[in-house]
Amino acid sequence: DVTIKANVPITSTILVKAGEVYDGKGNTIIASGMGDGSQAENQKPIFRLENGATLKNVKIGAPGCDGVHVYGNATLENVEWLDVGEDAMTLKSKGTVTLNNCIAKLAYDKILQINADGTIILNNFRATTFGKVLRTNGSGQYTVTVTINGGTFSGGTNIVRTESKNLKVRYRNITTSNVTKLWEVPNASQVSTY
Ligand code: DGU
Ligand code: CA
Ligand code: CA
Ligand code: CA
Repeated sequence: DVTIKANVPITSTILVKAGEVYDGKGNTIIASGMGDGSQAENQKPIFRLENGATLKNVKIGAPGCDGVHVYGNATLENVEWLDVGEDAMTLKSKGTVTLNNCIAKLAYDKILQINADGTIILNNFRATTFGKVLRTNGSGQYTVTVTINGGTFSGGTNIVRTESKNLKVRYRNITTSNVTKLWEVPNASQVSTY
């Protein structure tokens, strides 16, 4: 591959419109003036994905700000967060989000923030250093199905933490190391292998 990889500076959110594809071609997005990547709320997202959007082949550099906001269905493929900011991805409205071969590093707290009902499919997700890989918002009783098909999770507190009794996790073929408690859920019956 002779493609030259570059840093792409941005000063405002990149909008990926409904049904469109953003192919980052392996480049690294570097935000400025959009947040410092700390735990402060109300930082700007790096990307805003509308319903049916696809985001692929992109690295999100520091500061990670508020990551990727998803409104509805979306596919993220080969997306790498080099240093997750406040969080890496937020489901903002009901939808199915599929993450294929994505990597998230250095998340002080949350990687995937779920603020709506939905279906989250992780195929070969790799996370290193995190609080929670997936967290539903507060005490919200969101109806969520999480499928984790392959992946490695190392150095964190939980893969899933939820207060929702309406969330189900199915998983297979995962490798974990130094994760304190894989599933922090109201009832162990919400978690199964498949
Ligand atoms: O506990 O801070 O963290 O979308 C409440 C949370 C919530 C959101 C959420 C998010 O209000 O800010 O980042
Ligand atoms: Ca937050
Ligand atoms: Ca970080
Ligand atoms: Ca956030």
